[in-house]
Amino acid sequence: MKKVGKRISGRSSQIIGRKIFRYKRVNSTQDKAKKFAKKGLAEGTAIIAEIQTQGKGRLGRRWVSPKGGIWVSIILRPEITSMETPKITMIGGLAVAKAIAELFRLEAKLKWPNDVLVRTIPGSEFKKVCGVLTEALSGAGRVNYVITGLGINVNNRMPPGLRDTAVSLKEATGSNLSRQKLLRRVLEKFDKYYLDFKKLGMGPILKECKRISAVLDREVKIECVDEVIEGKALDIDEYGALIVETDEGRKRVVAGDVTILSKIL
Ligand code: BT5
Repeated sequence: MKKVGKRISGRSSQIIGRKIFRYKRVNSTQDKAKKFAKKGLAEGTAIIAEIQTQGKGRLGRRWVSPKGGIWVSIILRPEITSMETPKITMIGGLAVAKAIAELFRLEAKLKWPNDVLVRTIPGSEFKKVCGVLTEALSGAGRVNYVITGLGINVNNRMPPGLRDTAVSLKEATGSNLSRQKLLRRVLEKFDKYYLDFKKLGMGPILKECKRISAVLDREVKIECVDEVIEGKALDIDEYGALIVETDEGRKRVVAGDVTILSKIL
């Protein structure tokens, strides 16, 4: 095992990224993190890889993870039930969106439930720059551990099949960027929001997520596992569920793939 327990998150982090394991190449940082979590490694431990050969998205999808991006998984041990894991996805997404907006002066939006979007120039289309994957092991009603994976396209180029919907920060800004600086800022933000969540609950985080949401007030189509829902996205509740006004009344959606039918302004 190649271990570099070098701290790179700066002194300001209390939990997230206080210990970091770096790898050149792994199947998936999620799987490494799960193994470490089972062995009892501390909350906040981060696993980072230069390349993932089997990067994972939700529902067994592939996550393209060549050299140049940030592929990181974080071990968390929050006192929540498995129903509450979307809260952790929101915290991760918000941390990435804020870090990107602050460092690169790009407008970053959250596309429910797990995407961060940016656009190159005002008026152009928002595209996916980051995906968040939260996986949990639960027992006796409580979550034993949560692994939150952040995949951020930084200096990598998007493959042709993804260019219509996805973008890297290098493509969005036109320059090569410091992954180290971005990672540090993301971990610091994650730390801040995670501590806020422990102290204050979802209130302030939810407010901020809603403020930069790409889906609220839009007409959306949501492909869920067993149905397709169309309507206007009205709200996100404190469990991270999307409330949609449909022809058959209001629906509460906990997970799915959203297509935004009206343009994001
Ligand atoms: C996600 O899934 O967006 C969650 C991605 C999480 C990746 C991180 S990297 C560190 C950690 N280790 C892992 O193995 N995973 C996590 P989902 O919403 O299901 O989106 C997956 C879809 O996004 C794919 O089916 C593609 O259409 C698209 N996609 C694949 N690679 C992409 C990329 N690099 N950038 C943008 N879109 C991508």
